[in-house]
Order: sequence, then C-alpha cells, then structure tokens
Amino acid sequence: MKLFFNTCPRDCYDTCSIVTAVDEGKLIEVKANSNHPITQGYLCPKGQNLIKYVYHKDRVLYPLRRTGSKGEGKFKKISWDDALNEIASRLTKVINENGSKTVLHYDYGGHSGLISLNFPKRFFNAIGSAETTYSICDTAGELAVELHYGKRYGRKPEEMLKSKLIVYWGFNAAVSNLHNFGLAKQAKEKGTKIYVIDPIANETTRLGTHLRIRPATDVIFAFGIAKYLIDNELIDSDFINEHTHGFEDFKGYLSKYTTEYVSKHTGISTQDIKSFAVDYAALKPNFINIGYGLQKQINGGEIVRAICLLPALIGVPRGFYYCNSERDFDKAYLKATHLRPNNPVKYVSSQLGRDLISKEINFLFVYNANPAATSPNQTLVKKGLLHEDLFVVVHDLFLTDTTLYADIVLPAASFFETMDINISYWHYYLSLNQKAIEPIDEAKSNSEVFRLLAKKMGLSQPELFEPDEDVIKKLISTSKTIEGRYEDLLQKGFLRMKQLPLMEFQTKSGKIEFSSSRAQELGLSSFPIVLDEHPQFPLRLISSAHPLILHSQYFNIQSIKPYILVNPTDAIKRMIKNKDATRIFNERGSLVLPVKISENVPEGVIWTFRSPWVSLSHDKKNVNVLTNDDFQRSSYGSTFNSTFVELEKT
Ligand SMILES: Nc1nc2c(c(=O)[nH]1)N[C@H]1C(S)=C(S)[C@@H](COP(=O)(O)OP(=O)(O)OC[C@H]3O[C@@H](n4cnc5c(=O)[nH]c(N)nc54)[C@H](O)[C@@H]3O)O[C@H]1N2
Ligand SMILES: Nc1nc2c(c(=O)[nH]1)N[C@H]1C(S)=C(S)[C@@H](COP(=O)(O)OP(=O)(O)OC[C@H]3O[C@@H](n4cnc5c(=O)[nH]c(N)nc54)[C@H](O)[C@@H]3O)O[C@H]1N2
Ligand code: SF4
Ligand SMILES: [Mo]
Repeated sequence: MKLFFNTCPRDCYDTCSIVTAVDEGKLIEVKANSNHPITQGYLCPKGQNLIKYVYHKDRVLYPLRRTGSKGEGKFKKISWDDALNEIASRLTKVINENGSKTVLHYDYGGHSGLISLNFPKRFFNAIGSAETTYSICDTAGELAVELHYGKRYGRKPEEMLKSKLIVYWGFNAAVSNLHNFGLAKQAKEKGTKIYVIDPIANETTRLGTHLRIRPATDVIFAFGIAKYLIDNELIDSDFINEHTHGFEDFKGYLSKYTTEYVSKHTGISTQDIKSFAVDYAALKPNFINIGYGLQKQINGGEIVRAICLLPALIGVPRGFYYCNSERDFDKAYLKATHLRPNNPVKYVSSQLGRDLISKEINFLFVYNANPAATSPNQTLVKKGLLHEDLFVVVHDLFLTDTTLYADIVLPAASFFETMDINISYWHYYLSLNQKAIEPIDEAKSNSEVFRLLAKKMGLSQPELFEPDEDVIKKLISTSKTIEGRYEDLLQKGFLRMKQLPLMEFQTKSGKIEFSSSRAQELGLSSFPIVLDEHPQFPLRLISSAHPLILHSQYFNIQSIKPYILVNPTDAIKRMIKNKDATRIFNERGSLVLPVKISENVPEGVIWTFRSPWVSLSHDKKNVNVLTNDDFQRSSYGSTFNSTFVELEKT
C-alpha cells in the first residue's frame, strides 16, 4: 500500500488536504490530512464520497461522437486520435473561415488546481480565441473591495480563533465553507460572539444572533451601522485620521440613515441595529465574513462596498474576509499570455445563452464547467447550444447536461489521476495533489488534452507542451511568498504562504478610501449606492448551496430531490399546502417543484438549492430556467438572486 497527498480541487473555500491510500493501483482510502491546520482531519460529506465518485459506473471513459441530433445525448465511442483529428480540423476551418474570435472556451472552477485551471489557457492564448469575463461568481465583490482597499485580500481563517466577534454576512458557512463554520464553533466555545445577517434561517444563523434582514437592503443596514458608530463616538478617530481618506464626506453622505430609517427599510429593529453597532465597536478584534451569495444580485457589488468600509471606522485594518485569491504566482507564465496575438473578445459569463444565439460563435470548448445546468436563463442557454452553426466540444468526467449538446465529448481524469497544486481563496496553504492512480481507461487530464490538441493543430510553441511538474516547480521557485521549496511540499503535502500586510492599502492615496478614487476613474459613484431592482413578480427567489453537491457536481451520484421553501403566509395567500406540486414562473420560464412550507424563509422570499442536473429532473429543467441573466454594470457580476417569481398550485 502507498500513501499520496491529494487536494480536493473543487471551487470551494476549504481546499482540503487529503491523504490517499492506494493498493494495487486502486484507491483504498481517502482521508482528511490531520496535520493540515485548516482541514483539521475532517472532510465535508462531498469529500467523504470521493471513492464512489472516482469509480462510479457512469464516468465517461472514452471519447464520444454525437450520433443523434443535438441535445439528444446519443453518442458512439471513437478513438482519441479520431476525436482530436476532428476537433483540430473543425477548429482550423472555423479559424480560417471566420477568425479565432468565433472560438469561445467556457470554463470555470470544476477543477481549480493551478494547472488544470490555467494550462489550457496557453492553448487558447496561442490561437487567439474569445473568452468569458469569468464573472459568474464573485467578481462584483472583488471589485467592490478593490475600489476602497486597492487589493481585495482580507483576514485569514486562523484569526477567527482570536476574534471576540465574528460576523457572517450573507454567508452560509455551515454548508458552503464547513471548516470556517468549524472554527466559528470552536471560537464560540471560547466565548466569541457571533452575528449572522441573512434573510433566511439556516444552520449558520442558528450558531449566533440572527439579524433577519430584508434581501438587498444591506447597503442601508451597513450605512445605518456606520452612522450610529459615528454619531455615538464609537469610532477610532486616530485610525481614521491616519489610514483613511474621505471620512468627512462619507460622514455627510450618511446623514439620512438614522436607525429609524434603516429599521423601516431593512426590517431589523432599531434595538437590534444599536446592539449590533455597540457590540461591533466593543468586541475587538473582530471580523466580518462576507459571502458570495450576497453579491450575486443587482445591488451585490454596492453591498460589499458598504460592508467592507465598516472595519475602517472601528480601526480594524481589513477586518473582513471576502476573497484571498491574490497570490504572487507568475500568472502570465502559467497562462502563457505572451502567446496571444490579439486582445481577446470577451463575452459576459452570465449571458452565455444570449451570446450563443446572437453573436458569432462557431466553436465552443467547455471544460471545468456545466453551463447547461449552472448558467442563468437556461432556456436561452439550451437554445444557444442547439445553434446549427456551432460545434461543441465538452471535456468532463460524466455525461452532464452540457455534454448532451456536444458534438464531441472527451473523458476527463479525476484529480487522483493527475498532478497539480492548489491554492485556496480563503486560507493560505499551498497544497499538493499527487498522481495517486493511473487515469482510468482513456480519461485524460485538462493539461494533457491541450498538449495533444496543440500537436494535432501543428502548433510548435514549447510552452504548449511543457510537462505539469516542470510548470509546478517553476511556479514555486519564482514565488516569493511560499515558505518552503518544492521538495518540502513533497514531504508535507502543503506549504504556508505569506499574506500581504493588512496595513498596506494599494489605493491612489495609499489609504483606505471611503471615497474611492478608482470608482471615480471608472465612472462609478465614489461612495457605495443603493441600486433599484424592478421586479415584475412578487416573490424573490434565492438559490444557494446544498451540503451534498457542489453546484451541479455530485448530483448524479446522490439521491436528493429539489424542493422550494415557502413562507406560511405566502402559501396561504396562494392556497398552497405542504408538499403540493407548485409551478414557479416568471418572464423567463417555469418549473414545477414540491413545496415545503417553512418559517425559515421570510414572507416575499422563496428558496431552493442550486443546481440539480437538468437531465435527472422530472421536467428536464432546474432553477436556472428562472434565474436572472442580467449583469452588474460595474463588474459584469451575476445577479442570480435578483430573480423574481410567482407561484401557483398545479
Ligand atoms: N456545499 C457546497 N459548498 C459550496 C458550493 C456548493 O455549491 N455547495 N459552492 C461554492 C461556491 S462556487 C460558492 S460561490 C460559495 C457560495 O457560498 P456562500 O458565500 O455561502 O453563498 P450562498 O450559498 O450563495 O449564499 C449564502 C447566503 O446568502 C444569503 N443571501 C442572499 N441574498 C442576501 C441578501 O440580500 N442579504 C443578505 N444579508 N444575505 C443574502 C442567502 O440566504 C444564503 O444563506 O460556496 C462554495 N461552497
Ligand atoms: N441558480 C444558481 N445558479 C448558480 C449560482 C447561484 O447562486 N444560483 N451560482 C453560480 C456560481 S457561484 C458558480 S461558481 C457557478 C459554477 O458553475 P460550474 O463551474 O458550471 O459548476 P459545476 O457544476 O461545479 O461544474 C463543473 C464541471 O466540471 C467538471 N469537472 C470536474 N473536474 C474536472 C476536470 O478535472 N476536468 C474537466 N474538464 N472537468 C471537470 C464537473 O464534472 C462539472 O461538470 O454556478 C453558478 N450557478
Ligand atoms: S468540497 Fe470543499 S469542504 Fe468538501 S472536501 Fe472538497 S474542499 Fe473540502
Ligand atoms: Mo461560486
């Protein structure tokens, strides 16, 4: 038996370190690394299912070619050579006839290893294809923090245990970031106070004091807290004078946000507003975990802007966690951006459907993503994927909803079958993923696919053929913040990375800017603002994470049934009873799901988890037939939670 270090590479905050036992070339045991300071010896339920996932009977293990009509999902097995020849000749034809800007690669974080995520981009850079804005998830919040702080990094997880107060703001850590929740539970046992600001009651809100905010009113709440702190002299004036810019103007800007006004708009009582403000100022050190669900709405970026300014008032530098993904790896080398002959044409991630229908895209290469299940406005996405002039290649481990629209499906290797390194967007440990087993049957890793394809295309730049291990060694040796060398990583399975200084602010003024000069340059308001939504339907639909699946991943190997949560008052109004099959509809489409009547959602809000497999759902749809494909103007950020619907009993 041999032991290997692996890393769960899902698009998940935790980036867990794993120790894998292999016997006669087969995975025997997959366990959390108990030496890893954040993984702390336990995996989430998804991580506990990884052996089942790797050896699942439904894995795609050979290249497939479409035999039926598009979307039908009928394929026949072909050889890798035939598959690559066909892809290369189609690609060459499309580029020669219509230009490389009509080739689009749609990819996201299915495998977030540095190699698996980025090496394929060397190929697309070399051919000069179009790309997406990569804004389906957290970009609105990233820009938000950057506008006021320069870079977006915040506090690291270890500091939770030293905090007197932890706030979760639109962040369901019990489901989406289990080790964060674990740290909060440990902190609470030592006396740390916890607040959770969320319209919905869930396992995270039960850990602390739940402030049940009306959705999308968080800018107003944050401003109310800011004004209360200022008016009651609960601020740190020395810190403000020395390290911030634009305070006096900000103070004036807040004048209308009295506790009464804020309570009226947010639904939080004046007493709760005051108690939160008093605790926030008194219980230091503290920090706010700002969630991603919160910022996937029309107001999302503005909300994160308003929240991230609060710590500056009480003198806690970068007293938040939002996204710690900025690391000093040579990204240009990793993606070989110098190979690009042009500036890429960019398509907004959340508008894939619209773009496939109306824009000139003739070749789509999907890997690390399942947009037919996860993209908003699903009906348009499916329609776009059916486009006659479009050739679609999908590289995946399973016959996902997106593969059903593929002309060619390529079998992907699981992360146990390939080498990689991972960084987290939360904690600061670089983590090794060794090749523990050989690829099963004909499965191939992302980087291998693009090395082979580059060869078939007759490309000759050496960067396109560099072996994974060489890239990894070079990335590590050129990074200045990794505490250790490649050899140490092989020994330990993980290495700590240095965080940038919390007191460094990379803004024009070198200070935290209440009034953002970068926002002004971008034509945005220098202070956060409240943006209006224009709902045509009465109920807001919030969709967030489910503990057993990761977006659409693992849905096919679990048996979970979608449902919607509806508040009793909304149910009575529509004469809907518990378990009734209910049609949920809006201007984009409709979906039938059983109802669970529950006080966990407030009046005016319904909730469901995202994103079940469409092909395994009874009416071949999921929540994304309803979701909003509009984007936030400042950042291209998605707006899933600015979705409004009506319900009726079927
Ligand atoms: N198990 C599991 N874990 C995951 C994922 C998964 O699919 N499954 N996905 C991963 C990825 S890619 C992401 S982006 C993260 C997302 O994980 P989180 O950052 O936790 O985000 P969500 O789960 O989308 O939503 C979190 C909370 O935001 C609340 N919320 C929605 N609108 C508002 C609002 O206007 N105001 C306030 N205050 N709260 C609001 C929702 O009610 C919800 O409880 O999770 C990661 N982790
Ligand atoms: N309704 C609703 N929808 C949402 C959201 C929401 O809040 N509400 N949130 C959005 C967010 S935050 C995100 S991040 C997106 C995520 O959207 P996607 O990135 O599309 O999410 P996944 O379902 O994780 O799809 C990843 C795919 O990659 C495949 N994969 C895994 N490993 C590998 C590999 O090594 N190689 C290759 N080639 N493929 C691999 C998996 O099998 C899976 O099919 O979803 C968005 N969708
Ligand atoms: S999905 Fe997230 S929490 Fe679960 S094992 Fe993977 S990295 Fe860890
Ligand atoms: Mo995400």
